[in-house]
Amino acid sequence: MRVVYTSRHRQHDADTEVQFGVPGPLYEVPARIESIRAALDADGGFELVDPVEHGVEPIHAVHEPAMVRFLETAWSEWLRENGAPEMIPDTILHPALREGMGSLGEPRPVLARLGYWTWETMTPIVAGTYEAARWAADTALTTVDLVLGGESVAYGLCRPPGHHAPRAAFGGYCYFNNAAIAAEELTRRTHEPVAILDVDYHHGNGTQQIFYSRGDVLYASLHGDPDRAYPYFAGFADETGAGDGEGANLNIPLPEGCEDAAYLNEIDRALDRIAEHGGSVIVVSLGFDTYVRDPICDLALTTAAYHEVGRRVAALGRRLVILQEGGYYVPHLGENARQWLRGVEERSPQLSRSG
Ligand code: OKP
Ligand code: ZN
Repeated sequence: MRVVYTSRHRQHDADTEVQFGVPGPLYEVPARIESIRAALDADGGFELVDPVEHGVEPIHAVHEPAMVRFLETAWSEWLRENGAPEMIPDTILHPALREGMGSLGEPRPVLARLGYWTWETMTPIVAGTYEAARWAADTALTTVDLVLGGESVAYGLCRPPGHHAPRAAFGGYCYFNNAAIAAEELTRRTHEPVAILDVDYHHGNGTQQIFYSRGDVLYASLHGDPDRAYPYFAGFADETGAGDGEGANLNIPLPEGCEDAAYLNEIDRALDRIAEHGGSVIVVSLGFDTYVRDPICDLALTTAAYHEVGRRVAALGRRLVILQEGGYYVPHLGENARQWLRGVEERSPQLSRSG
């Protein structure tokens, strides 16, 4: 299997996120992707390829250009007006602040613009963030190129991740929505419907928002119930799409502690829905924060389950554009990814340790 990877993801390397009101170490670290790369190297069955630049146009096809421009210029403006080591907002534009007063255009001070384009405090901007986020989108687009070029499956080691970024905002460790950019590119180039399967622990609120009123792009997600889990404000089972998109959004919220057997039953529900949707390519938002040892999540999947999920997804017989999202237990991240991909290829699990 070809794996799209660039070391340029390391340029996005912040120290601090504010969680529960407390500054602490960031979980979304460069070592995550390096752990996966090392495990795939050791396996011997994977070939790394560099991403190719695709320009900003496929990003503008999904995201508000003014937000893209903000991310491009934010750090240099921050250095001129401020000087703190990372950009984390003080104020965030809550819709109720201007209720009944009309909408507000983008403000002028860089700190105000930051609170205009993000909704939370866990997604800092540092010097290399924009560069890395652009390369993550290029990684997704290059993965699409490989699959449209004839590969039945390809895997993009996107970092930073993407599925929390809606059309006109960023947050949740995400700046550009890599999976949405890939899915949009696929619909444009194939003129076919596309399905997105999101198996990250967190609901992909950004991906859901981008395609919520489109019937050609199915979004199906299994995730921690937003009744207790980030991102809290989306991911409910009764969100089924709007307008032309009615019925093309499937949310499967999961209980705390959910184990392999129950999870696999729910995966089958998502795959049944995807099988009913047209198109020959599936985009997978792949996260390993469903793992039993993940430090910020509360499901209980084992490494063995990842092999089985990969196997079942591939058994649909569609081509797969697999893109990396979350997963924060760095010591086992590479092994979990390797098993998922071995499952896709119907290679034996080679389990060396239990989750
Ligand atoms: C990104 B991806 C809740 C902390 C949540 C942000 C999580 C972003 C996850 N206490 N922090 O979906 O893995
Ligand atoms: Zn996640």
